[in-house]
Amino acid sequence: MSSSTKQQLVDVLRVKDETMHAAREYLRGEGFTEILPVILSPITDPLHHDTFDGTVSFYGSPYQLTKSMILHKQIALRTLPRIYSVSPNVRMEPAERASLGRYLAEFVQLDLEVRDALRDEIIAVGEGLLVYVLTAIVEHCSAELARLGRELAIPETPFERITFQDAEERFGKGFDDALSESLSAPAWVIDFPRMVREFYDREDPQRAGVLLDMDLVYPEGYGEALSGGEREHTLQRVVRRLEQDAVDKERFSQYLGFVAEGLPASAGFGIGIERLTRFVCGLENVEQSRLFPKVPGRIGAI
Ligand code: ASN
Repeated sequence: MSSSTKQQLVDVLRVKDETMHAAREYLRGEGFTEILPVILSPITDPLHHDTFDGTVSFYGSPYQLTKSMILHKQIALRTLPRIYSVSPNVRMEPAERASLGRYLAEFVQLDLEVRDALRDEIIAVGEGLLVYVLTAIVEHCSAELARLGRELAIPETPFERITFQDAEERFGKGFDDALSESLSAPAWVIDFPRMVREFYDREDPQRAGVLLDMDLVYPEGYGEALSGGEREHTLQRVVRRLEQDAVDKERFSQYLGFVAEGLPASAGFGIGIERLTRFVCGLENVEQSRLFPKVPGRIGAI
């Protein structure tokens, strides 16, 4: 490794350390409790896009490596009202996604959930968290940012909001990159159509087919930062959504047991730490944001 590449890695890892420190400080101040991540479970996020399952034999029973902690977050809210986890996720994306520069097959998301929250409250948490983290980095990592050649602007709140429909009209289908390149500050995409998202994002009771969810998109072409939304939590609605998505209900029988007993209403999101580090440091691709990166399809990394 050349000395400039090594210096870049040192700077990136310092910035990421500051990111995690500031994020935890912010969330503690907002009344959140950190829970430890779940790595193995018979149930995990089914995800709407194609990934290969990471299945392992747990004493002879098929368990999944966590794709996101969404289902466990909902169940955890029966115990605590505001939670987050620094959650390792394994999503074996198709190998051709590697060239996009923003996918890792193993990554970490800071995944949070709030009991009885509505989307607006959770959007405010997302904005507060990002502004707090960026401010801390500008304050504590100025030498690292200077060496990385990165000038960071602290975005003004509230961030712009664009509906999925508007984004598609302005930038075409699969608008993520074009939208991100057009932005000079982070912006929310809200109101995704039911068909493009997972069963747990809540459908607006007033507008059939429209979800009360959101993505945050970074500016300058860095793409998606986080996704989340309000959640379905009643048995009748959860079962209907599983059926509409043709998800095998048997696979989720343990989850459905908790839903039948009663899950609280909630909203939350997960923000990818490597993508955040890539954006903050202005890196070419997400692979440069961590040690031991697992790039989709590339075998050999430890
Ligand atoms: N963590 C996301 C959420 O809370 C879900 C995901 O990563 N697919 O909505």
